[in-house]
Amino acid sequence: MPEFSIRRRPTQEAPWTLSEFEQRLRAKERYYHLHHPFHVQMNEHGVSREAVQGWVTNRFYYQQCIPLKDAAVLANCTERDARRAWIQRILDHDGLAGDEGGIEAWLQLGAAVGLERAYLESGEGVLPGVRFAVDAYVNFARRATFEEAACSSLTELFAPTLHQRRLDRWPALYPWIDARGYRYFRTRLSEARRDVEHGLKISLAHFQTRSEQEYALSILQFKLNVLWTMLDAMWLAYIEHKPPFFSCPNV
Ligand code: AHQ
Repeated sequence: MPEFSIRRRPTQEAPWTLSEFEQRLRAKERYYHLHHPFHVQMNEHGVSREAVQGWVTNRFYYQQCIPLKDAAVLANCTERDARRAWIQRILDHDGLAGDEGGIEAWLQLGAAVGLERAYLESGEGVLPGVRFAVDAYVNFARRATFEEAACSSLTELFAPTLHQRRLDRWPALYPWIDARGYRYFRTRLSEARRDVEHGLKISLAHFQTRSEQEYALSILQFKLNVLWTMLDAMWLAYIEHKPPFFSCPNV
């Protein structure tokens, strides 16, 4: 069932060529959360230790949910070869014997910024707005077709730039962060590139008519909205110091 913000628009217009369709998917970079003021402040100018800790805490909820999302994607995938490729995403995060994976690497990032494992795993510090946005993504993947969910993961087309920016800028901006915490960002540079190659191939092959191609763009915009909304909640809480209910007199 499509999300309310994702609609098919019937049209008689001719489909875009494959390269035009790909170019329009890539043009969505202009809405990527790399440009969100929270990321700009965090990656260009520096934010407080509490804001870094808040970001790591809230993004951990997103990271924990990615394998759940990808398991839902797999459940909707009828093609064995596609499942064999997609299952790697779960292993990348949950890890294997001998390679503890992305969730463990994120817990190491947590330790590097001064956060206890138990606190991160408790979800205690997750903002309601972040939880709603992440849950909307997981629930979308549960109800979407395999191809729709694959298309929603294409925000990672733009992720390597963001991971590289963190690796380039954080050591000088945050000398207090233990550099061992940066393993996650380094690992995603290659994993994200591999994942989007597969997601793009699925999307370009599946969304054929002009109406379907425009539908694919609206799915990608939904996911961009998820990422942007997460940072809106964090900006209010950690930059404006206006966390949920801050203005309630007896809270
Ligand atoms: O670390 C990230 C990650 O594992 C994923 C999975 C992928 C998906 O399936 O939607 N998206 C994603 C992203 C990760 N990191 C985000 C960041 O800002 O570090 C970016 C995010 C994405 O671009 O969707």
